[in-house]
Amino acid sequence: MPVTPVAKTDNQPLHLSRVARSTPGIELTIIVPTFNERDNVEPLIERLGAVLKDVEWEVVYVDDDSPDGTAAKIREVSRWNSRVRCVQRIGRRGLSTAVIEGMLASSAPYLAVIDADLQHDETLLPRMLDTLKAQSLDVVVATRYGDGGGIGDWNRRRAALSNAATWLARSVVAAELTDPMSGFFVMTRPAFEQAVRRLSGQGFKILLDLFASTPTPYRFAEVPYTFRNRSRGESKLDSLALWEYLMLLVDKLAGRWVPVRFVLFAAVGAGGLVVHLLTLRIALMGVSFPIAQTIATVTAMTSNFVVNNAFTYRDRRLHGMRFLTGLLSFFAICSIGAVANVRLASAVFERNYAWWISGLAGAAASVVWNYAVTSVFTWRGR
Ligand SMILES: Nc1nc2c(ncn2[C@@H]2O[C@H](COP(=O)(O)OP(=O)(O)O)[C@@H](O)[C@H]2O)c(=O)[nH]1
Ligand SMILES: [Mg+2]
Repeated sequence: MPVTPVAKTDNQPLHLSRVARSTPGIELTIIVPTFNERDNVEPLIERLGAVLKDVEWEVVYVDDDSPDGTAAKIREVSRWNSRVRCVQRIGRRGLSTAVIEGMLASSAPYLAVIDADLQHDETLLPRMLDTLKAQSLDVVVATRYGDGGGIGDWNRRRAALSNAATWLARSVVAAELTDPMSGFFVMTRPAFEQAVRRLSGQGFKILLDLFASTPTPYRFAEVPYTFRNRSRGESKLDSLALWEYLMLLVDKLAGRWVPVRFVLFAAVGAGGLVVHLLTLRIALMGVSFPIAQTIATVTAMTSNFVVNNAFTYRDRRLHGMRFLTGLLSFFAICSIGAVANVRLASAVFERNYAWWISGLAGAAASVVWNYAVTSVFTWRGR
């Protein structure tokens, strides 16, 4: 049977039988993560259809079971437009993992990511794809900060926050990206695949995650654009998003060796030591040592619990009654940790190790115990 090339991803034409090439394959998949974007679905699809004339494209929406019925809206549109698909995730949230799963649900050689809310200038897509192909790049990023770009009328606080986050991103990405926080880019499938198993998936900065995870640096170009204002729906960027961003950075810096949460938990523990000593010093002015030490221990444990609840477990934060039962379980678990700490430290000391080695061994054992057990009992994941 004669064979002809049908799709070119790189220089290798793909040879398939006539049966297999009855309809042309999709060349570009546009991944759109959504949470409560029902009213933006139709306008975006209309705009994509208007600009993507010379390419076989599809759009894969990845919706986290939005209560406003976004998924139903997408399916309604897809009954009339076969370029539209919907991946609906239940009991899950997260922009980065949504994008990753959208990419995995696609077979196209080129992948684009764009927000659902029309803030990204979709008319750039053809140019971004052409640039990617013409220069044999891995990624083309739309940037708000290059010459000719802009951030629309963001308030000063948000602009400053974004600047600070961009600056911090430099700690994990060597590439000279002007806008590593951009959520609008086009990449090749091989570029995605080489990073996919190393991605953190944490938070909402998937581009940064990709650049920080790729084993060989990406060849990339940037295209400036002006961020539009949202006309429908609400921004989901809140303080949780900020926390997730910091978790992504810590994960990229230290995650290869230890879990991010453990790093935070241990840091909070170290802070607790300072609280303990300060409280002890103050309490000693009024009461005897054993009482002062008891007050200091309870104070430090309580403050550690509060800080861990607010930061380390920001995403599983306990409120109301669960805050109280959580506090009690934290006390109980840390008390066992403290006993183990003293026992181990004493045993090491008896074997003639230096006092500080013995002390550190005990402290390390209790922090590992406290972390491991409270993560299961106090801050149970869903
Ligand atoms: N699937 C999914 N999409 C999300 C989630 N959070 C935000 N999005 C989508 O990600 C895009 C960017 O979010 P947005 O709130 O507009 O962020 P902003 O532009 O930085 O204010 C939008 O299309 C949102 O609907 C999420 O948890 N899951
Ligand atoms: Mg937005």
